[in-house]
Amino acid sequence: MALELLKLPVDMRRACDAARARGESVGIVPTMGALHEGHLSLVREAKKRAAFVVVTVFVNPTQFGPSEDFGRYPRDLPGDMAKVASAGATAVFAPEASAMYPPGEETRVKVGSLSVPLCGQYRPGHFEGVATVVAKLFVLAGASVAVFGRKDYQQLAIVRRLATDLLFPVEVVGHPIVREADGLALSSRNAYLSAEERQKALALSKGLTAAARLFAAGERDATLLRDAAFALLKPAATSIDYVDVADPDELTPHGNGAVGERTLLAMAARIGVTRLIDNMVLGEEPPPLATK
Ligand code: PAJ
Repeated sequence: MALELLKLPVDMRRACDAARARGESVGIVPTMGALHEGHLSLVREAKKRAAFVVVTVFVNPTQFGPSEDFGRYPRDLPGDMAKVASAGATAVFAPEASAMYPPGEETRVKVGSLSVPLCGQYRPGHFEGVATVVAKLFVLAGASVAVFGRKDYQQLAIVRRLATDLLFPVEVVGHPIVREADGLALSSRNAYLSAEERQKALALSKGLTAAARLFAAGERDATLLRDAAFALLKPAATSIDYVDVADPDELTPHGNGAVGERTLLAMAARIGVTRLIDNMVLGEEPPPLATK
């Protein structure tokens, strides 16, 4: 079946209503486009769980800070359409900003404590913008399942909380991070990296792997785990926003004490001018690179 392109919110709602009327379950995969294999794995996951899968492609202005990359964020709708069609999507929703944010709009979804640590410290208002657009997309789609990547671990936690708090009847599924063979987590922002920066960017996944090795050997000291990742990241990064060891559910950073049997190690750093993030849950997931 041909992939349907939906531009208006009203068309999105109608297409999803029609699918449900035919007895099809609706799945949604929200994205900002410039799609890569990481996004496509979310689409395939959604397709396993729903008959009608809509991929949203919308570079959401309200989640970008004034000095961030909204203007130059990569955009390629025709390329994205071809990719999601081959991954099994039924429809793409690619609205204009003026349709998602009508003239005079002034309503935001306020996010609680989950938005305070980690990226929340460095991107004020970011998660409020994410939560607002995700809530709008959930309302339009009435989806029974929504798939998000663990690449944006904090975002996933916030979306789960949002779905529970706002009573959206949607199951939020978290999908593992898809990586290049050398460990680099796929990201639309990797397109900004020069060849030299691309090499330096491996420091993020190498840092996770180093900490994972320590953890596997029995280390539970938060400072030592953090330091192991930091030491690899430091020489490669232009600047480091954070390397934190945190509770995997509440996201509150561990101080300097001992961590539990499941602990989130998350980082954000600039390689050149490009801000990259990466994370893993120690004790729950395999490290990005096979350990010796
Ligand atoms: P975007 O950065 O385009 O990511 C869309 C989805 O793809 C997110 O759920 C993200 O976690 C997932 N993703 C990105 N890279 C991945 C990888 N390497 N492996 C697995 N999943 C990956 O996140 C956003 O857009 C926006 O904030 C959005 C939720 C669409 C709201 O505007």
